[in-house]
Order: sequence, then structure tokens, then C-alpha cells
Amino acid sequence: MKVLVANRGEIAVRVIRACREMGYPTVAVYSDADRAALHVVYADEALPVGPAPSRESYLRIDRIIDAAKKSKADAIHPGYGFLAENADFARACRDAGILFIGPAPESIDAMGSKTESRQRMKAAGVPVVPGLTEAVKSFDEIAEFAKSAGLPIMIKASAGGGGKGMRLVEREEDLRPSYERVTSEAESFFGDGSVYAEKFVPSPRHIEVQVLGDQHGNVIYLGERECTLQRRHQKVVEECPSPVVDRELRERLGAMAVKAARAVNYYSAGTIECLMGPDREFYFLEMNTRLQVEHPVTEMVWGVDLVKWQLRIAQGEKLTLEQSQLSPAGHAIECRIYAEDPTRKFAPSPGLIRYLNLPQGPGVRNENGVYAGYTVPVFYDPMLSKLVAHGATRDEAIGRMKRALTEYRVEGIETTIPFFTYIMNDPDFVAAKFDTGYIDRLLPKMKFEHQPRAGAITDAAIAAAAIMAFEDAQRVKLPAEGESHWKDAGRREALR
Ligand code: MV4
Repeated sequence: MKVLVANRGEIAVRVIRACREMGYPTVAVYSDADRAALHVVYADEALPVGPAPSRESYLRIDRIIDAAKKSKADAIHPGYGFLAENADFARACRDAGILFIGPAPESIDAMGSKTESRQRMKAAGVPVVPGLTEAVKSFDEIAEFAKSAGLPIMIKASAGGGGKGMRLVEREEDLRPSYERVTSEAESFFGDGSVYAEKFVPSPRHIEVQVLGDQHGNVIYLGERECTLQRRHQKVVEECPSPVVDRELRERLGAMAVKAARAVNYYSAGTIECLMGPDREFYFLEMNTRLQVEHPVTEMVWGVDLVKWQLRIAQGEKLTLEQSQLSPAGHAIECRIYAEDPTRKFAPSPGLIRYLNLPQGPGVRNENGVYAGYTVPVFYDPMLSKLVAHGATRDEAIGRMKRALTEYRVEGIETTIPFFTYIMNDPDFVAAKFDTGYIDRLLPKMKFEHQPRAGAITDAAIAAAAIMAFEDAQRVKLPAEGESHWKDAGRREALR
């Protein structure tokens, strides 16, 4: 089976690695900005798919399918983002006789709408956040819900997800303006202005459950991930297992997730996102019908290669993993290392990576999309790598992460490495005392030690090397006629 990877960066590299381990040749696709990207270097073949903006390249279904036909690829892995949750893309693959390495388009569709997924989950007996399951026809229905359920409520776009198109309403006078705001945002973001409302869950944690299903009706869960630490709805640190989930709760979460996946005939790797209140009540939020960025923490703890399973499942293989045989071992933490400057409100810091030293050693896994000498382009998400630390306990994983962060060196661009060092040393993080407001409360407190301008160390090293080379050239005398270079060198050595 020849696999085209319809993505870039670290996730394309991750998929190419799984393919190579299984003996499948790979085809990379690249935009004009990505000719020299790492995924292009690692794939067996590479084809261009258009200009730098992803709208004109990585998001072009027609060009990706053409590239697959041209390279005679049998299958396409979409990675995450871009076309990964686009049911039309999954259908286009099906129509072209190409295997889509992911779930059926019908499952993607069912989970793509918040109102439809809430209906299906409710019918299947999966707990959803109390609230409406149909988009409202007018503001009056929102007002009516607010009255019966009580404030605060959240107004959310039916087509939304991942934090886009939603608003918290705490006061009655804000109801109408918020409704109008979410409706117009939903219209412009998703081309679908329909909205609904649900009760607000205060101080929640974001806990998600990994599932794996095959095309024969088998579904298993691989525990949960703690993804509460977010900044502007972007995850920052993820861990497996969640420090607040014990075995009994894990089994209940797992049973819920399997039920949810079965309700949409799910196969491949998928994730059930939940909100969990301080009382540990949990509610289905949405399902991500793809491989997730943070999948490595689950892989490290559950000992399962999720990408290889996606490849097997897509070809119709049966899941041979059995729930009763699976258990978590140890603890894993992931930090998303970004080309952003944490001292300048996380402004993107694209540019040339002049020097790179990646952490290694016991319990460390690095999922990297870049290399020394590579220029981080301005066009895409500036994630450089995912640094994962695994240990027997959470404390050991934190210790390893802190150690790995000290080894990590990136010069030429700014990164979020100092931000993670700060988090790993924060007593509340170490005590696992956090909710979704943690990062916002931490940022104003954060002070970074002064660090030399990125690149300054390299500049100094180059200058020092030039001076030494110059001095060396002055010192070395040509040997006298007939004298051996070796003898001369030996004498100089002896004189030192
Ligand atoms: C909520 C909520 C509280 N109550 N829904 C944010 C992302 C999107 N997937 C759902 N989100 C939330 N929905 C109700 N009914 C709080 C959030 C929320 C949040 C959730 C997970 C992780 C970080 C968050 C940050 C702010 C708000």
C-alpha cells in the first residue's frame, strides 16, 4: 500500500514514520513554501500542490486527489487540521477509489454539527451538557431557555467547535446582544448562523477519551488525556492519565466514549471531548474524528501505536487489542513547542533556525517538524515540535520534562520553551490544581529570566572561531625544506 500524506510538519513526519516501519512507501505533498520541509525530505516521493497559502495547496481537495492519482497512491492519511475532518474530502477519496485513513464520511458528518451530535449522544444515553439539542428559530427560544435553566448559560454555534463561535452569558441584559453576536459570528465563520444554548459548567476541566474502532464493530478506549491547560482555546500542555481520574472514573469515561463512538458507527482513531466539573460529573462536548496532536501521550502510556492501527483499520483489519488486556503504565506529559515569543504576548517568531539541539535520554520523545538550517514559514501554524516526557509517576515525568527543557536549544528564533519551564516549576501545576482559567491567571505572574538574544550565542561562537583561525594562521610556520610535517608537528606538541 502506497500512502500519500496530505499534511505537513511534525504530523506528516509522524505518519511517514509509521508507514516506513510497516513497509509502506510514502508520498509527501508540499506547497511552494515547503519545498525544503522535513516531511518532504523524509518521504519516498514528493509532489507540489500549489502556492504557500493553505487555501491554495493543503486545503485543495482536487489537487491532493490529483497528486494521489499521479503518484499511484492507494491511500491518503490526512493528519490533523487541514482536510482531516472534511467529510467531502473523505467522500472524494472514496469516489476516486483511494482509501481515506480515517472514519467514514457519515461519522464525520454526524459529529460535525454540535446540535446533531448532541441529539445522537442523548439518544445513545451519553451524558451531554444540559441544554437545547436543536438550533433555535428565534431569540425567544434562547430567552425561554435562560429563564427555565437559569443564568449563566452559553450560546454556541451549531456548526462551531474548538472554542470558535460561543459566548458566556451571565446577565439577562446581555442575552440578546450575545445571541446576535454568536449568530453573526457563526454566519461569517461557518456560513451557518444557527445557534443553540446550554448551561454553563463553571471551572471545568477538559478531559478527552481516546477511542479506536475497526470496520467490524469493535471499539475500545485507551484512557483519557488531561487537556485543561489551554491558552485561547489552544492546548498548551497535555497529559495522560489525567491526575484527577482514578480507575473507577476511567472505566466510566471509557464506557461512555465507546457508547458515543458506536452511536455513529465509528472506526479509526477518534477522541471524545468532555467537560468535567469540580464534582467530577462529566459531559460529552464534541468528538474529534481524527488523530489528535496530543496522541503521543496516550501512545507512551498505553503502549499502542495509534497511527499503525489507523493504517491497519483502513485496510479492513480487525482490532486484535482487547480492552481487558490493556492498562495504562506510568505518566506522560506533552509540551507544544511553538515559534512564538512568550515575552511578547506569544507573537509568532518565524525565521531561520540557526542551531538546534534536541533533548534526548530516558523517557523523552520528540515529535519534530523542523531541523537546523530550516526557515519556519509565516504561512502555517508555528508549532516546531511536541516534546513528550514519560515516567513511572507524574513527578518523574515532570522531572524529565524539566530536564529535557534544559537540553533543548533553539537559536535564531524565539520559542515557548521558557514558558514551559515556568509551568513545570509552578506549585499549582505540580499539585495538579488547575482548571481552564489556569494559564490566564499564570501569564501576568510570569517573569522570564533575561536570556541573550536568540542567535547571540552563535554569533559569539562564529566570532571566536574566526579569531582563533586567524591566530592559528599567524602561528603556523611552513616547515623548512626537507623537513617532515610530522616531525615538526611532534616538536610543537612537545613544546606545549
Ligand atoms: C463550555 C464551557 C462551560 N460550559 N460549555 C471551550 C472550547 C469548546 N470546545 C467548549 N468550551 C467550553 N464550553 C459549557 N456549557 C467552557 C468551555 C471552555 C473551555 C473548555 C475546555 C478547555 C478550555 C476552555 C476554556 C474556556 C471555556
